[in-house]
Amino acid sequence: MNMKRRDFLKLSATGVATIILSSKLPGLGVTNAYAADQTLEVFITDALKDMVTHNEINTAQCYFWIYRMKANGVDVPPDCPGPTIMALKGDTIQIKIKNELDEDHSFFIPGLFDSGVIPAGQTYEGTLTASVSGSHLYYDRLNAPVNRVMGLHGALVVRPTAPAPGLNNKITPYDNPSTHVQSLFNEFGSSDCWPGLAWEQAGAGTPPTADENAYLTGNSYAPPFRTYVWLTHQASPRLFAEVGDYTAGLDYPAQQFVEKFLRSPFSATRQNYNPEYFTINGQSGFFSHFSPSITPMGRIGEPCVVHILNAGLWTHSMHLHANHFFVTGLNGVSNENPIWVDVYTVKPMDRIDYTIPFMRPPSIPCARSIGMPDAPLLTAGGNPVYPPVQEFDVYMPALGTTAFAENGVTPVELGQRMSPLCYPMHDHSEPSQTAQGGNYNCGLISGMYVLGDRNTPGQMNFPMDEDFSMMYRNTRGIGGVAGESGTHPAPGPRPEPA
Ligand SMILES: [Cu+2]
Repeated sequence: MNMKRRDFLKLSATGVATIILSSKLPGLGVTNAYAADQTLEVFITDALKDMVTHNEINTAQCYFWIYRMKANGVDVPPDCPGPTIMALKGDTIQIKIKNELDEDHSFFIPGLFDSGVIPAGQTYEGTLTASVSGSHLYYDRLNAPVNRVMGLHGALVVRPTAPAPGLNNKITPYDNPSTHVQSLFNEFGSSDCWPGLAWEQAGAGTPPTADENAYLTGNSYAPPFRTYVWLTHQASPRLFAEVGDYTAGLDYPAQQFVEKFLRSPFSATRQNYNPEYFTINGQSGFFSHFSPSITPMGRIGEPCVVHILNAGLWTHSMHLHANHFFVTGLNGVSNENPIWVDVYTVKPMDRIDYTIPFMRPPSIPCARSIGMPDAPLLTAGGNPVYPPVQEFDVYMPALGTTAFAENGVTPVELGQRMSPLCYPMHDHSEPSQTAQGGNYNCGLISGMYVLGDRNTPGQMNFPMDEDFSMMYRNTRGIGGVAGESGTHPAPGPRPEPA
């Protein structure tokens, strides 16, 4: 059908763009963002995308149907999924949606918006009001699930403008937070468990002062309402091309699509229809792990919220290493019992919120860290009770501690660097860890980076490698062009221990 219209997607290294509906929305800590406080135009079209590596020698491509957008008349870089839309509750925008493909399509947000059927070549005009807080999936509901899984989907995140009623309540991501979710967010920033910042609270020094070395100081740079979106999807190049080539004006049979996508028989030559690419926000492998808009980065004491949405047909099971997370939102409802877990299942069409406390991972040897005494507790035998002796045998001394100098040899540095520390997030649904069924670690992964401890002065002084530096600056919008790490100066010398 539309193959002649398809175009190559030009991808940004920072990933899916963000459209901010409200001029009132304060700094989100995102670059690659576009304001749409006047108009939002949506084009339903198609595209070819380089998968996994985004480079010229890579021939792994996939055909998609996509929502391309214009915000206040400005082209937003197209991708599959569509741009992430951020709004404050009550925001309203005029939206114009043109169907450039040659069968019926739609734009649908359960409970918020329904364009109805938009015939080929037609344009729909209406009003989108962000009336319900939380995460939402926007998608094409026609010929379900074909049009959605072909790529016509994206995320909308709506944030409350005020806390729920109640004395000293802090703001949460929800209109009607459960008692326990409310008390969790109330605890952030004000308890022995989580000293640091409340979720809604920015660090002193934020908004940006373009301080290239802001990460070296205890009061720098933490945007308020630290929020991430993980929109998961699975792509089958062979099946999606077949849908693209299907008779113009006719819908590809939905049941046949699901059968081929989920239950193609094994093929030794891999000529079947199973998904070959597993993505977060359209990225995978290295590119999702090193995307500042996907991998949460922060210091101990800077809790963040991750909205997970599954637009595909595959069940995922997201597992985070650095911290257990609280499951605070379940499909639009604030969780009555925000359990603290390290893995949680995300089924097709699920909208699950992980709230990551950004506490110091308990496996990290540390002095003076959260929940730890200033000096190690000792057993009767004189060994520290923490870290466990079977793992470390010795208490980890502070940076700058040396040994063996008395023997006339070069002193050995015994100190353990606390930060930055890089942890993985991966999907426990094992096939999703591959690309094209074989390239392990090129699949649905991200991470969580700990950049220091805002509660422990002296723990901020660490050398920042170029990859951390690039992500830090992109996350906070400091200097340079988003994604162009080469424009940043090399990391500075290692500062003296405090
Ligand atoms: Cu693991």
